[in-house]
Amino acid sequence: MPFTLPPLPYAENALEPHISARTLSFHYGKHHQGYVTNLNNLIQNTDFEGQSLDQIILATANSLTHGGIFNNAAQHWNHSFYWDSLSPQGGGEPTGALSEQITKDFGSFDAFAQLFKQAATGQFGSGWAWLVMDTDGTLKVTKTPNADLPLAHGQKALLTCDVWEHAYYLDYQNRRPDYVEIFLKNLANWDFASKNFDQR
Ligand code: MN3
Repeated sequence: MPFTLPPLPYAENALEPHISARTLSFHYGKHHQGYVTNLNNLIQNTDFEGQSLDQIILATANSLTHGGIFNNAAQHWNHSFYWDSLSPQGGGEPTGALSEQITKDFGSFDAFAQLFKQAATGQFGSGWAWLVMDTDGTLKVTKTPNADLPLAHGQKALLTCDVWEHAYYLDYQNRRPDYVEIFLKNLANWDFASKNFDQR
């Protein structure tokens, strides 16, 4: 099988009390695994077999005939990126070059955080909130519905928050704003975002 579930970068209970082991167990072991399994089944004996995940995503984005492949490939990409966007030692603010760029493009970290909260809570239904580097090199906060992702728009993802209900419902029920607040305060992995920024 070409695609496999990447190892979680921490134990399933490492994000408690902010995200429970029960949530991570379902989210990683059932939801993410489901996207990987579906993707492998859908690309079997097609031209996509043997292509990289990024190649498959770019080839199927906006496709009328390969929507299922795009959705499962993109969700595999998104979730792999989301696990790294979380850290037991997360939260706070970035430092160094990323911190300077955030101040330059948003005015302040607090202004960025407000935009990120608005994007994450304002995404109607399922989707993702992102910090991205846009095609012109500036940082932007975006939101994408369902499986859609920055890669399909020529943008480089730096950090993401999954706002599908399965990401928070067991712990926060309908209180998505509380989950997003905790994501920024306690979980956001700025070392990972900085690493992505430095690779620009
Ligand atoms: Mn999810």
